[in-house]
Amino acid sequence: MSDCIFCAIASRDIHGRIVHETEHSLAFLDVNPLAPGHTLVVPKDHYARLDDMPDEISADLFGAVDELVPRVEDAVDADASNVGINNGPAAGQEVEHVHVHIVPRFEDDGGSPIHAVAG
Ligand code: IU
Repeated sequence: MSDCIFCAIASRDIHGRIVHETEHSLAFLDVNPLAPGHTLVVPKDHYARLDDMPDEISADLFGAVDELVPRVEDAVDADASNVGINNGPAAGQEVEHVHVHIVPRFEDDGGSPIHAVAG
């Protein structure tokens, strides 16, 4: 999609701090991180919502998330992480291209279970 920022990162038309790539998915650092290491995992092709994605793309995306969660936590020495999706504007989705947030969490960081995903 021509005016989608995450499509532009995926196509390398604009710079993203890319940390991982698979056949159908890309992971990059969030520009406005809720915690050090806050990472977004997106399908390379444009899908606005979770249920728009074909099964093959979903499998690739969630496979990448599964692989990345421990790596992101290790990279910033986190104790845990919030992993979540704002699926639709009423749920807080601001960028209408599917993205999974991986937000590292630390003991006593003061956050609530949902604030980290809501952004
Ligand atoms: P949301 O789930 O749609 O609310 O999250 C969008 C996220 O995309 C949010 O954390 C932004 O900081 C992030 N982001 C980004 O990393 N790079 C961008 O160019 C833009 C938003 I626009």
